[in-house]
Amino acid sequence: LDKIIARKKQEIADSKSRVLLQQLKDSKFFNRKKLSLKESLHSKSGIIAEFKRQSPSKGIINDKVSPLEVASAYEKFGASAVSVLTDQDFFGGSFEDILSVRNHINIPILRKDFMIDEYQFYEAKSMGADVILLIAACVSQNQVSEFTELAHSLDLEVLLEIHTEEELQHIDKNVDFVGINNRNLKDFKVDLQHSVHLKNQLPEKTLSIAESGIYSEEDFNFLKEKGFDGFLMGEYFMKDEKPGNKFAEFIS
Ligand code: IGP
Repeated sequence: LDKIIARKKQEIADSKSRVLLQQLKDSKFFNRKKLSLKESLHSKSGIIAEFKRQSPSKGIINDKVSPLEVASAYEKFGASAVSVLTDQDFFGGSFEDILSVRNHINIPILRKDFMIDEYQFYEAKSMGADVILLIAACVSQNQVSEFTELAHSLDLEVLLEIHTEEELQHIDKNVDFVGINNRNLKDFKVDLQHSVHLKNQLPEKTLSIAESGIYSEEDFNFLKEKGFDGFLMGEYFMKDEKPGNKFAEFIS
């Protein structure tokens, strides 16, 4: 994670020198009204289905399919939202991945990246995202509230990801959803019981999302029974030749 953040800082500095804030503000999606995940979470499957080509823990997962074909299928078969990784160096994603689907789907898009600088929020808006991810392990408590305020001022919803008991302190009352990562970002171990334990300590009425490592119907049903409102799933679908079909099969 430290390595990713160090690299990310460099990437942001590069982007800032190439693309001025004003150019982001002038982009065609900047004043677009968001599609709300709060609204689609309970009206659809509750699944936030992810487009992910590769990851540091798994290497290449699928580099044969396009974001558009996958996102369209996710939408067609009932995903509440699509999550798209935009980190290039570690996840093989790009801004283009979101831009290429934005005009073609009508469900919320989560920009999945490591958000550590205000500039990235303007980027997210300019590429047509509706929701952004904040990772408690990457930001201070103060940043959680500042970034949440900024996101809301740009009409973006905020998913705050936590993984440890200490990170419960990072929860700001204004975040829209709290995601509990079943996977430890340091050693990549998945522990669903640990997530349920954390979920039980969330403030009342928090919308909760179970993230990562959901690899079977059993996992999904278990987490659903424990009261999670949403489920972020990537690899299980993406490792199939046709992620959209895998999603359709899972949902039925
Ligand atoms: C999806 P999985 O195990 O279903 O592919 O996980 C998603 O939760 C995962 O990609 C993720 C992630 C992150 C990636 C969760 N939090 C933070 C990068 C950064």
